[in-house]
Amino acid sequence: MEKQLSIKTLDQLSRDVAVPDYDLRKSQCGIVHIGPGAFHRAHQAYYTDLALAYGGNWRIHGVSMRSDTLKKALAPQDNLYSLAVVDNTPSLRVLGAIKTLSTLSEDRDVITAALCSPAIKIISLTVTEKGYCLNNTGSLDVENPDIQHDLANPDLPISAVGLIAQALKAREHSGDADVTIISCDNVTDNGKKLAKAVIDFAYYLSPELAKWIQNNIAFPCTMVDSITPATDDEVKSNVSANLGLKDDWPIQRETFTQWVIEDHFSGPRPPWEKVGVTFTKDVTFFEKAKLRILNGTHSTLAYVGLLFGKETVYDAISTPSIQVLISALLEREIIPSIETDNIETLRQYAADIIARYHNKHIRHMLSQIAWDGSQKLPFRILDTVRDNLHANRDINLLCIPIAAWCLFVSRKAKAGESITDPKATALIERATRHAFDPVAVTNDLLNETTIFAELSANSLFRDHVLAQVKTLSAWSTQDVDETLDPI
Ligand code: CS2
Repeated sequence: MEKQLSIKTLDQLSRDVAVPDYDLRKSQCGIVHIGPGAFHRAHQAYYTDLALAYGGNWRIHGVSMRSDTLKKALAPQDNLYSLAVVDNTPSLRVLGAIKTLSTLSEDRDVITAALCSPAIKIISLTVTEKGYCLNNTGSLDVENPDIQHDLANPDLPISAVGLIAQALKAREHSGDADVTIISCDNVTDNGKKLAKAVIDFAYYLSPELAKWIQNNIAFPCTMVDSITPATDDEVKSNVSANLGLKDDWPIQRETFTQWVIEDHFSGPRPPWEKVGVTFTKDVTFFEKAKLRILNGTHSTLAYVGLLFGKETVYDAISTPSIQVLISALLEREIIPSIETDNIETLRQYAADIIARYHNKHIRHMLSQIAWDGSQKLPFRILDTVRDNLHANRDINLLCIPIAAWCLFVSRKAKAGESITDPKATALIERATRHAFDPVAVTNDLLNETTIFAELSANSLFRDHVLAQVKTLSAWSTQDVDETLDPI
């Protein structure tokens, strides 16, 4: 049988593969990361792997909230895995930053002990938008079943918010405030939102705990960026072939990677600044630019592209009329929504992002980006709509991704297919009760105030979305490929 990647076999790797530059047998954990999915493994774990070369016990204890698949796959590999950079200049590197992997359902005691351990100085997380359990007024969503469970059973939490609150309660008792909580999700003001969720939750447990957290624990905001499609079988077999050893769960990403962190810590941290991480007083600009320009156009490509039979980001952006749409959306409605004194830099930033979409070595599935639309669209598109309405700017093109999302939900419901979204049941039900008529379904979906909030009652917004639904419904796949000027 082919030999597998592990600490023991590291010396048998192909020569051009980079390996950890620190002692894997000695260095200990200083970080607990909740949600060690592909993005974390390609991004924060990569930076931490590089920073470990400067010393310090900064390895990561990864905590999966539900699934034990990653833990099982990486156990025979001593949690080592490869990062394949897939671009014009490909490269391969084995990362060792993750020392331990645990799953909440199997290892609760180990996880609780780690979160409360004085050795752990950073608790970070990538739990996606829905993991923050906030409602559309920005407060903890006490209707959320996981939050209800955790408030009733604060010693047996099943949500990330409940888990962090439990750890901070123990730290309040032991007087150990030497820890920073870092959100790494694509959420506006991610640190502030996480703090709000945890402090609201803590308040239900005890107002003193809420106050202690507020006064002692830092929740810096961050901007994270690197396109990291899910690992498929092709990636697995290519990586294993290039490695010379079997790797059961490598990850892939593009060359570009960026991490900007608000310089606000309540304890020590790895020397991330030595390995390309930017520390700044205020990440608002970086965060807004990235969420609106990259994630906003990504979601537009996903819903418009899927509507017209495209599979990947590359397929969609290579379609002339879709490319025209994206450029116009950026230039007319997204870029003007971001305050800057250097518009040319922002335009260049957007052009660089479009160039990244043209990476033909990466198959980034639109269906993956289309997940969780109810959670993503508010940060990616609706906040921009709000700012434009407020400033009397156009919202016409911004209504295209919203219209395309309504048609996506409607078509999925008609085909009897499910969608990956925490609100899937309610959305499919809204589509079904109007017999999938695009205009009627859209009108009903726009009533979903948990997504659209006050925009549900905004007739200008509604009229634009409905008009775009009619336009999109009239297009054919051939139009998009050949003749259409969508704007
Ligand atoms: C994507 C992001 O899946 C998605 O919704 O838009 O994950 C995107 O690839 C990253 O934010 C890039 O940094």
